[in-house]
Amino acid sequence: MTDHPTYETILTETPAPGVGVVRFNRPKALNALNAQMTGEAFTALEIFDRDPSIGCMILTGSDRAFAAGADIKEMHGKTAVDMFMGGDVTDWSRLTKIGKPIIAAVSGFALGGGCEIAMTCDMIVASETAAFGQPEINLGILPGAGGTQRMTRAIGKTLAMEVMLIDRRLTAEEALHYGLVNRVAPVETYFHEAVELAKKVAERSQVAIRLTKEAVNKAFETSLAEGLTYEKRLFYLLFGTEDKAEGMGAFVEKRQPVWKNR
Ligand code: DAK
Repeated sequence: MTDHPTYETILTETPAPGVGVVRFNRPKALNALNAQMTGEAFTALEIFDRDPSIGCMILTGSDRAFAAGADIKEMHGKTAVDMFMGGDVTDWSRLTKIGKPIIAAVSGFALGGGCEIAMTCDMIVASETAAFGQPEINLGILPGAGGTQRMTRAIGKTLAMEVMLIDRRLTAEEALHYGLVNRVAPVETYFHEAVELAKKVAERSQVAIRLTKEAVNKAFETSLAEGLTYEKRLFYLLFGTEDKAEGMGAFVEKRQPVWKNR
């Protein structure tokens, strides 16, 4: 059982075995991402990440808004030096250090930092009402939490330019078509779909799952040759695990594997 501190701006739950949910909960501000809420969300994800009973996390918001971006009212008074010197407002790199897979369950607005957080997750399940956008240009800034890089890699340069230069929002169907999201479901069922997907991740060998996430992410950081070398090293490493012996043994013996996550 995961032991969380008391949170004020997020909710946590474990709706199914192995699945930990972190929900943004500032409904009046359409889940605008202030320092407190991102800090609490990252802390909750880190706690789930350390919990051996959790195999996959879901990051979500409300049906109306996953998150309408970073909190503009909070950023309004910040200087370049404030942002450069970091602190809670800028420390979003914590999300990239989570080892277990995270699924973003997105409905309604996923704008600015909201879209960037969803794209930093490993998979995205969207509701039919989801709208993905990077409207920072309207504020005289640009996407500063990975949007120019992750969106461009996901949907290609020309459409990414349109999204960022003129605030072109992508519907859920467009996001699916261009490969930004894994699947789209009605607003009534998208969260359930995300839980079902998370259960499939959580019931597998967590050692192999974790290293697979690491290897896929490496593809964004390195050349093909270096990535292939990295992949091979993780592949050989898995041949030293009890789960590899169990997985292959179970196949040969025609039974279901029982993972030890070792
Ligand atoms: N920040 C603060 N409050 C927000 C907000 C936001 N991003 N979005 C909505 N709200 C608040 C509104 O101010 C309003 O509050 P009250 O005025 O009632 O107190 C309430 O939510 C409801 O919003 P609306 O009345 O505007 O509702 P509508 O349905 O009419 O419009 C909307 C919904 C989502 C289209 C609209 O609210 C909107 O355009 N919101 C702003 C969207 C936006 O521009 N997002 C990008 C923000 S910039 C970084 C990390 C992150 C970032 C950068 C760097 N580092 C780690 C370096 C990210 C930057 C951004 O995301």
